[in-house]
Parts: sequence; C-alpha cells; structure tokens
Amino acid sequence: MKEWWKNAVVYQIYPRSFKDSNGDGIGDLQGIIQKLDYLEELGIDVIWLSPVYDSPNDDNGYDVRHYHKIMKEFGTMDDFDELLENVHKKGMRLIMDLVVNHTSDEHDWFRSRPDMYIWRDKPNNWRSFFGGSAWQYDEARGQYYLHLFSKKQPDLNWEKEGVRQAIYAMMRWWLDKGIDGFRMDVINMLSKDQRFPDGPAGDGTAYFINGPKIHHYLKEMNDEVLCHYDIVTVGETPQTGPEEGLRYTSPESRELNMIFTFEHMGVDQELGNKWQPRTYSLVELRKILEKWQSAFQEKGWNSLYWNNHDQPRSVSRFGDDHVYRVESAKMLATCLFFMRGTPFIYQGEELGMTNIQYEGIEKYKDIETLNHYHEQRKQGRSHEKIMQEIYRRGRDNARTPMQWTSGPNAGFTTGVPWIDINSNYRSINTESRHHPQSIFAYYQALISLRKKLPVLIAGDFMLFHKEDEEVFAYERKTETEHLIVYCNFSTNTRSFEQPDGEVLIGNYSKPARGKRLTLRPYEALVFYRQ
Ligand code: GLO
Repeated sequence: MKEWWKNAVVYQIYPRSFKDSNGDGIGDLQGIIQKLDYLEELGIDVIWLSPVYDSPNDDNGYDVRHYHKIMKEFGTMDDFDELLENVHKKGMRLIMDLVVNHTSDEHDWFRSRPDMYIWRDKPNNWRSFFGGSAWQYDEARGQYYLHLFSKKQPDLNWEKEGVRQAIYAMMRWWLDKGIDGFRMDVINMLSKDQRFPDGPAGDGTAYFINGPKIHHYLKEMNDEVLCHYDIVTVGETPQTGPEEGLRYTSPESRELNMIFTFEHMGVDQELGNKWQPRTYSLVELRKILEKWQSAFQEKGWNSLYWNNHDQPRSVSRFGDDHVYRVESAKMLATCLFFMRGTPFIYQGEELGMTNIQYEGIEKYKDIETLNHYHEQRKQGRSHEKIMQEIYRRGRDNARTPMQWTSGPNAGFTTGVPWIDINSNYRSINTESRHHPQSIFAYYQALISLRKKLPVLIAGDFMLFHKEDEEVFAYERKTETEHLIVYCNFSTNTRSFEQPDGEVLIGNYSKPARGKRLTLRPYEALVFYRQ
C-alpha cells in the first residue's frame, strides 16, 4: 500500500535495555531476535531501533564512531542481517536511528578530515543541551569546535557538500541492505546560521533550530536518497510548531513523512528548562494536541507518542503509577491511539512500566542526568532537591531494563544488568500478558482496531467538552463512520450525556450502568457507530 506507514503501529526498542542474550548485562541484537515472537504477538508493524552503530557510548550510541559497524556489545553485522531477515519474515519492518547532526569525536572523520566539522576562533554563547558551553577548545588546532550535545559529539558541518554526500552514501548503504526507513535524530538542527551570532535567550537555539538551510538539505536528501526507496521517515524536531511541522511533512515539500513534536512533552516544565516543574491543566495539554491534530488535518501526518528513551514513563507522568496504574496506562493508550497519526509505543509501555528512583547518583548512567547533577551541586544546591528533579525528568526513567519475568533480573540478563532493574518487576512483567485484563492485552486490542477501522486514518478530529479540566473527549468522523472517545484523566467519577453508538472498547471490565455515561477514575470509553 502506498503510504503504508499511516496504517502502521511502531514499537521503539532501546537495544541496551531490551534483552541480553549473552549474559554481559547489556541488551543485544540476538536478544531482540529472541523476542520477535513477543512483538508479533503484540501486533506491531514496524520496529524502530535506537542506534546500534559502533560507539564509545558517551551518549549510549547517539555518538556514532562507525556508521557501518555494529556496536560490539550488541553483536555483529551478521547478527544485524539475521535480525532484519527475521523481522521481514514476520511481515514486520525495521527502521534505524539516523544520527547525523554529529558523530562521536572518535569517528575517523574527526581525526582525518576535521574540516567536516564546525570550527571557530572564538566561542559564542551557545549552550550544549547536556550543560555548559557548546564549544570545546582543541589545543592542536588552536580553535573551538561546536558540540550541541556532549563534548564527545562534535557537530558535522552540513554546509559542506562533501559531508552531505558522505551521509547520503551511508544512508543508501543501509537502505540497499533492505531497512525500511529512518528515525532522524535532532534533524532540525543540521543548519546553523553561518554568522554564529550570540543567542538572545543565552543559548543559540534561535540560530540552529530549523536553521536557514534545513529545508534545502532535507529536500536534497529526499531527492538524492529517500525518494528512491519505499520507506518511512520520521524526523525528531524539538522546539518546532505546527506551521514549520507542515513544511517538513507535506507531501509537496518532498522532505519527511512525519516528525516528532515536543510541544506536549513540554507542558509540565518551564520553557527551555526540562528540570523545572510547572503545573499545568488538562485544558493546556489538550489544546496542544488539538493544535497539531487540526494543523495536520488536510496535509502532513502526525506521529503520536507519550514515551521514548528521552522521556519519563507516561504512566508516572500523566497517569497514576500506584492505585490506578493499570487503568491509567490503558487510558493514556486509548487517548493516543484514536487520534490521527501513527502511534509509537516505547518498550515496556505496553506493560505499564514506571519511573525509577535510585537513592544514589552513582546508580544513574545518563550523561545528561549526571552533568545536571554535578553542575547543580557545584552551584550549591542540595542532593535531595536535585534528585527530585531527576526522579521526575531523568532519561534513565525510560532506560531501566525491560521487565520480562518475575525471575532473577526480570529475565533481562543472566549477568549483572548495566543499570539497575526497577524493583517492581516482580509484579510488572510480561508473564501476565495473557490475562484478558492485562495492559498488554489492551494494547493488542487497540492495535487490531487500528487495522480495522478506516475512520482512524481518514476521519476528521474534533474536540468536545473543551473546557473540562478532567476529561479529554474527542470524536473522529467520516461520512460513514463516527467514533467518540472519552478519557478521564482524574480520580474523580464524572458523568455525561450518553453518546450514541456501541461501546467499542473500554479500560474497565464493564461500563458502569445507568442512563448517563459514567466515567470512573481514569476510565476510557470509546463509542462507535456507522
Ligand atoms: C534526543 C535524542 C537523544 C540524544 C541526542 C543526541 O534529543 O533522542 O537521546 O541524546 O539527540 O544525539
């Protein structure tokens, strides 16, 4: 089918934490192969693999040392080929992470072809996303290089034709192997304003987010590479609004198929500072989602997600990870799956996995988290205060190992896991997935509904009860089908006029009785009529 990705459900694997097959405590490709039956049972169509390329792992693989080699902890290129073949045999597809804003400083290019990177005599005020200045002095050269992320992730200079061609050649190499597309890491940061001005907000984002030539580069990438293959592309685009989003994803732009927006992920933080909490209402969250739904009504296509390897677990963040964990995990899934766009599931989301709280900072592994901790400590803030921020927002929340069983190490490894497993694995794991009330079974049902109902792809999106502080309600409509979704984001019981139609799915075993529609805590109900 043309645009097959509109019908697809994507599952993101963070390989380091998915399944270890050889007992070294680190997930690997053979581990993924062992679990393909599990993914088939869930019903997903596409696997997105976070980076598996050779890397010194300063940023868990988002620092690529060699684009054509597999990280040794994960296996070999033979393992990769076997994985791809097995995925295809099951009728699923595989997309890779494409990390081309930067490489590792251990990439051969950085040593032998330093002109492929960005050098200046003097730094400006741009800041690294992982803390501190974005510029690092290089003694030998007597100049500074730009790194929007860690010092070990120097930015490539996309102004250079040679850089672009080298990246395109690498992309073709993977596509010729038969992979089915790319998720493109921070793709909207490739083009930097060549005047390198100081940024007004003190960070420089104004000069490299959706920079001057970004659309030119992506069109060129599309012409040279993407349009020659039947693939899907999804670009990670922080700090991007719907208007710009449309430029990336409208078919006539000939750039990307989808992007990841971050607006809804920013709702609980102060602008530009992920560590600083902000109280928000459901009204705000819903407004953001509605804005993207309506902007992409005619053209372009949304990605739909609550989780990924950079975000805290959604059930801990937007739901209730204690009393109503099961209900709220299913409610969040319901809210997401019926919107217009392609849903992305992050490993463990289908089990309702939760955030983690390690006592000591030494248990944490993520470079962003560690840098934040040490920077803040230097400024004299207390351990406890900083840990509270890390508990809420740290990326390791999403990176604890997948909880397969209630046995030793949650069945993730026979060795010592690279990061501690969440102690709730004894009750939260895949063993209960065959139970009809399990979160897993609910995801299975949602996934199969997405395949059955054309309204989910074609239908318009409209909100109702727009001002409600607790219940998120919307409809999807075509000329022949009508779907109504009610999601209670609160612990209060609420009642509404009974909508027309059959109950299609709900997250309580039975809808409440009565003339009016009653929504219990975190209840989700979907009605359907033709
Ligand atoms: C989000 C990425 C993140 C990487 C970063 C550098 O922004 O998914 O995990 O650390 O992009 O590659």
